[in-house]
Amino acid sequence: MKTLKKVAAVLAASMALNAVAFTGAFSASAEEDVTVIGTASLKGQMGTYGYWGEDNTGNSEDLTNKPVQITNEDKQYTASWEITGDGTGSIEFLMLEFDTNDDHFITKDTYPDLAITIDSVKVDGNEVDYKMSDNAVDYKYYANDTGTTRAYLLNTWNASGRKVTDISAETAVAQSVEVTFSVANVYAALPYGDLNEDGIVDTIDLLELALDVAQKGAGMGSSFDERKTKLADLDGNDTLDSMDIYYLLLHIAQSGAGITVDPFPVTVK
Ligand SMILES: [Ca+2]
Ligand SMILES: [Ca+2]
Repeated sequence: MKTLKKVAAVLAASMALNAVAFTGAFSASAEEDVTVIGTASLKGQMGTYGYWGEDNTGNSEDLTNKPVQITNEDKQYTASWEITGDGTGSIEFLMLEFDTNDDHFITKDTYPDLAITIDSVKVDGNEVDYKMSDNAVDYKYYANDTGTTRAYLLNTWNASGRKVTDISAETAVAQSVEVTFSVANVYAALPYGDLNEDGIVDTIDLLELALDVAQKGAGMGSSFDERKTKLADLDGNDTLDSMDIYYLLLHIAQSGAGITVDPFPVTVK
């Protein structure tokens, strides 16, 4: 009976908040099929050679960039560029940048567990001394209303507020640079709290959760499938109970009040 009383109290509170809606939920669902999420390209400046992305006016003509298409699989790729002309005795700035063509920017805001590892670097076909440093990747780089992930190999320009010198600035390049890297955990953030997955976390979701918890409290089983249970398990303890109702209610109240809410599942101290 105690649980039911709690549920009743929460329900009463939820009715008072009925006008409150939250539209910040990420509506994309986890993909099972292989889809292309964007591209990864080498960008930077080495001597007179420069490449800054497709159709950029700063691109030099004696350079051919070979970006790779990135999918949502865990996979290894190689991006490269080839140069013609005299070559260069130095590299000023070099990164691997992950771009998308749509609003699902390749960042940790879209893919919370995204992991990029640069495995090896070849110059003119020969592997060079390379060790990826801990701060080499900026998983949330935003500029001009666009978000990307940048894996820096050489960044002495303080981009992203960090310096990276994982390859030597004195690296001479006559023909090509190839970077082999691995991408893992490309799955979208689950729309936690949005139980009916309509893109909004509101009291309808709260009601569904409260009813399910009440049903279980009354000795009946849960009516939620595995995904719904996961979306509702806001403290991540694999059980749906009044704590999850509390967190969902708090979330709705906070977003209604314009307070930034912590992402789910919450960390229970
Ligand atoms: Ca909803
Ligand atoms: Ca729970």
